[in-house]
Amino acid sequence: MLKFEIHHLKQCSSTNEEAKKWPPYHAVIAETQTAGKGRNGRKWESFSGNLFLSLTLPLPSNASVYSFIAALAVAETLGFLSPRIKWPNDVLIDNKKISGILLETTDQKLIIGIGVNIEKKPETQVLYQTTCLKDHNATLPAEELANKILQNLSFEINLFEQKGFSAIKRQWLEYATSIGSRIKVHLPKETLEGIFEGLDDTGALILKQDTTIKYITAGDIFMI
Ligand code: BT5
Repeated sequence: MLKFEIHHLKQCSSTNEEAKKWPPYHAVIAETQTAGKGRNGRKWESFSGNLFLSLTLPLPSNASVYSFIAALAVAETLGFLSPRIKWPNDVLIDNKKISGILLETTDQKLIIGIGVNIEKKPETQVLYQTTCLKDHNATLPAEELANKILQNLSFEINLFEQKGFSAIKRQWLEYATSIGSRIKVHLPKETLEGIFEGLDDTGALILKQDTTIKYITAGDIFMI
């Protein structure tokens, strides 16, 4: 099993930025973030009492697989609340976003940032409905949650190294939302519509349109 050396901070701009200062197999937990980051320059609302965790790994050749591994680790940790995963890596409870994951790379490292709403969720979000553990009468100290996520993550990384992406994909699909449904995919320059058929062997979303099949590697999906 992998072991991470954990660093605790009261406050920082973003635990991903702090993690960049450490070599692989370190993890940073902060009580609050002043500039929490989402994907594509979006903001992650960071309330004190929630979990902000970032960890470092040696840069793998297939970094995108790790976003599936991280989502799986979070979903397993929150298993008692019947979580679902929205492609590629949002974790939802009752169809509301409780966790977001941000992968970043440097020359030599992969940084995986994980936010989980424990005590408080943003109330005014346009893109998604949101939730927190407290709304489900399930508060857990951030530290305990972080340890469980790191344990599950470590287990799934080992599995991936031994059995490949198919072992991750099989489990990820058990948590996935919207498979077989009509979805919209927001891409930087266009929005596509089609049926979410599943994942290919690299984790790309398979979108079936009337006459074509598209393979999408990054984007935001919405149920129609
Ligand atoms: C994500 O981006 O979901 C990745 C979030 C990663 C946050 C962690 S916290 C620890 C580490 N340090 C960081 O600075 N970041 C990581 P994305 O898929 O782009 O979703 C962002 C969108 O989610 C926003 O535009 C809002 O609509 C919504 N959102 C913002 N804050 C939220 C929250 N606390 N809970 C649920 N949804 C939120």
